[in-house]
Amino acid sequence: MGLGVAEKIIYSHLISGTVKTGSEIALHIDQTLTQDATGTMAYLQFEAMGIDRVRTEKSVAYIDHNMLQSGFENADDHRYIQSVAKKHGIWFSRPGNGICHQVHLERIAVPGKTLIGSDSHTPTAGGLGMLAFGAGGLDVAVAMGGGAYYINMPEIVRVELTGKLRPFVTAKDVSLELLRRISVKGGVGKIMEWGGEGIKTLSVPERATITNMGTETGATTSVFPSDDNTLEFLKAQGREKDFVRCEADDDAKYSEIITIDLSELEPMIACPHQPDNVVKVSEVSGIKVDQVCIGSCTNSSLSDMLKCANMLKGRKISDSVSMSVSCGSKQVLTMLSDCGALGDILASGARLLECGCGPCIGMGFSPNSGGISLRSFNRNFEGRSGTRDAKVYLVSPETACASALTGVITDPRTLGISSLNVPVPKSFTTDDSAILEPALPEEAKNIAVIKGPNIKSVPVGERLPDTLSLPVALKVGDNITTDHIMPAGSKILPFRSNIPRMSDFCFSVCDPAFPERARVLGKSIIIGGVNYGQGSSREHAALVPLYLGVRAVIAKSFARIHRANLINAGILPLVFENASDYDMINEGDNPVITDIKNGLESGRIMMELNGKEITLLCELSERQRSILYAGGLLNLTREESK
Ligand code: MIC
Ligand code: SF4
Repeated sequence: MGLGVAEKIIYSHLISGTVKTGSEIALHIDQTLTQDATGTMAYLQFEAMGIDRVRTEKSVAYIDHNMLQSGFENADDHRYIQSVAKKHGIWFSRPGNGICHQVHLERIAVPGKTLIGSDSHTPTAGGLGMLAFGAGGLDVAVAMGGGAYYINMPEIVRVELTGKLRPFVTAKDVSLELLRRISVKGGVGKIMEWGGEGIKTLSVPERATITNMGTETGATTSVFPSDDNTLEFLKAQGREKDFVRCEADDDAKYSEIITIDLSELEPMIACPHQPDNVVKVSEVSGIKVDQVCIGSCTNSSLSDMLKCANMLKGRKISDSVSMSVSCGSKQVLTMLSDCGALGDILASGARLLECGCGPCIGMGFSPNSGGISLRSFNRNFEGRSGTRDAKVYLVSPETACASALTGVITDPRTLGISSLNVPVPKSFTTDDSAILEPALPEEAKNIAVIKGPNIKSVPVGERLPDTLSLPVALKVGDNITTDHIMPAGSKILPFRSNIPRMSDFCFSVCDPAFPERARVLGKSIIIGGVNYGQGSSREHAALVPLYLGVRAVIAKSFARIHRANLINAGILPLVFENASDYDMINEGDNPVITDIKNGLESGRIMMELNGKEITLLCELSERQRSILYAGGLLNLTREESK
């Protein structure tokens, strides 16, 4: 039987396990990436493992999230990451060099190989035919040390593209259409493998927009084949030697096929506050816009920027709109500036921000009170922009520019601008001098790792008892994101290396009194709804609750990376067998979870509440059970190395 792209890469990297949907497999990892907001934890954990040098083919530490440096904290973190990287064989991408996913795609990603990154949008590299996963920092630390990456073998869904996009309809609209159809949880437990005649019309940066935003469906990862378009992109980046063809066999089997006819798509828009709240732009056109942002790891490629420049050239944005543009990388910014297109953007009235995540993660450029912000980004969760009552819409760069020009949400096709034909350049301007080489092994021992006072140690879990009799400290609803659990933004991100300080902000979007209540209770549990932990890979959303004494989360269902992070932290992720039991339990209740060891073996655990029994499910692999018994992966690693 033939194989698909994802299966081919999985078989060639399989260390153990059976490639059967749902069973745990261990994969060899060729490359890792970290960014600064999750990187400090990842490297602290890597250091705690006591391994001198990374054992991957290439590991890169990027600085792209915490770039405001409004105090010493971020600068200290950057120095720590730079020094720890140099010592342990990790390449260091300087602040200003660009957003990890964009730079990785341009300069590092290799088709047919595996990558894990401590950022949920790591699947961006799937646009280049790489099998790339977002993971918690500890999983990345383990992979840097040469350890396997464990996942449950996902179902593989084929997304079959036919036809060709019409003018002003873009790869972003394809992502939004998929989200409209399958929702923010439709991809959970699945790999989205893209194929069909239609993919031949999509360049690597366009494909990367799609694999990037596949994360918003909850998918384990998304991947395109490595084909002639991949070769063309790699050649243009001067990396032809990295090209390996990797395409699906004609008789490859998939669990499901979703067909999207590119020729029928229209410009789409995700309305507040979820990326799957998608309608056609024409259905909401005319709404007044206060702010427009172009950039983020979803849409910050050179072609995205050149299309914006073409639309803005010789025109002025509306007086009532404030507009920012952030290029995904130094390469994009340099080329945009060299060809004069940057001047066209600036002349229109837009302002330039540095190459980094910026407004996407609330690091500056927050909207005005109650403001309407149109963004070419991938997430529009409540409060994420830094303005609690802002309303964020997600659109293509083209729709964003059209709306910036008119001051209201505008379908770009209605402006009468001639179609934008911006092919991938034959040759990109390359300069890797901002990716610093690690020290040679013989020099490494003389390198001191620099730790500022904001860098505190990582909290460590406790061995799992057989009974947990704990109060409910918080009950939340469906689709709680990691941005609810552990918000980001310019006021909180500087404390990513300081869990005690971060804990003051835990769940502040839902209930600012939670941290204090949890502290008073000592140990507690949290109740959640469907898709608990959606969104980012930040393990802070597990480590901070751990620090505040949370021992279990009981939800209707969990998002994949967050569930893995809870287990790694030693927090029990339990699921209601009957979703309606969620209604029986409230904040302040005192349930008793009994016979945990046997329950974890059978996958069914009993909880007693006010004389009633509630069944909870917890399907775990043997490895995950050992992690939970030990009180987290760090403890287990220490026990095993004794
Ligand atoms: C995000 O887009 O939410 C982030 C910020 O990039 C996170 C990582 C983090 O929280 O540091 C992600 O996507 O994993
Ligand atoms: Fe950065 Fe935003 Fe991409 Fe996250 S989604 S990596 S914050 S640009």
